[in-house]
Amino acid sequence: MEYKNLLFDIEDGIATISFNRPKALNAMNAETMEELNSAIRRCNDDDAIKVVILTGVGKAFVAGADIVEMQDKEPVDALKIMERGHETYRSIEILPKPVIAAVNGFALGGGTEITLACDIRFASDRALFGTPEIGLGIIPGWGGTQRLTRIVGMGRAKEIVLSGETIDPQRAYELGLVNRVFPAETLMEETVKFAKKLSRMPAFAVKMAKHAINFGAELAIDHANRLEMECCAQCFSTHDQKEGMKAFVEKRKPNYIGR
Ligand code: DAK
Repeated sequence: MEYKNLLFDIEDGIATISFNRPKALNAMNAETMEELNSAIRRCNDDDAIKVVILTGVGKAFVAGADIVEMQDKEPVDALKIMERGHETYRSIEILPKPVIAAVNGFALGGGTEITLACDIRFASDRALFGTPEIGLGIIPGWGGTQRLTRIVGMGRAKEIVLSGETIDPQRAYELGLVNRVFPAETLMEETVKFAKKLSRMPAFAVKMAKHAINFGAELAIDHANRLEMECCAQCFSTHDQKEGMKAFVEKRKPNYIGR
């Protein structure tokens, strides 16, 4: 698929997807959603891609759903938009590879919701988060009420969603909404450095770790622990587990092949 509103770059096993509609602050319209959906599928299918970074061109990450496009929708069409958004964001969340949000600027509404579907959130000191939907007469429609609650807790999620207040990077860090904050000038450099570290990890173990965390989080503890055991046991079927442990015993660096 040709992308009109995204940049897609692959280097050293790291795919960087950049939202690229800077005149509209990368607002998420239906076309961009289709492109994002396709780009995530491409990341899933290409074994050469080990880690994915999402970021934005210009002063925004994504300034929310496209309000111009959304304003006159009837419920039936609004539901379709929500379903496609949920499908796409969920595909980010369960992609069997790490996804890092490098939040360079405004990440409001649907923009914050994308970051919530990512595994790790790094923010520039110019980033701004929040769910301003309430002030538009709606509520978050792409997982915001659910993922935000799971990440920051119910009390804080209610404070954020009901007030629509924006959240600066320091506050986002205190809330556990972002993992790390960097000066704007070094955000991408630091994100790529971290992505490279993850890209060198044994891919199957990375996949199993993400799977156990994602799918265990909603289970009762005995089921969750069982899931973890089974995921860990499966790692013993890989070359990389044998190689990793052999390398440790032989006091050398492991040579992983991703299988
Ligand atoms: N949609 C469309 N255009 C947007 C936009 C958005 N979300 N955000 C910015 N723009 C456009 C502006 O209209 C302006 O366009 P022109 O006037 O130049 O044509 C251009 O981007 C530059 O914006 P500003 O001139 O406003 O730039 P400033 O630096 O002064 O202000 C800002 C930046 C981010 C504070 C401001 O643009 C702003 O407040 N933007 C809206 C932020 C927002 O409310 N985001 C949440 C959107 S609601 C659902 C599915 C999903 C959702 C809900 C339901 N269903 C299907 C039911 C999710 C909803 C949302 O995300």
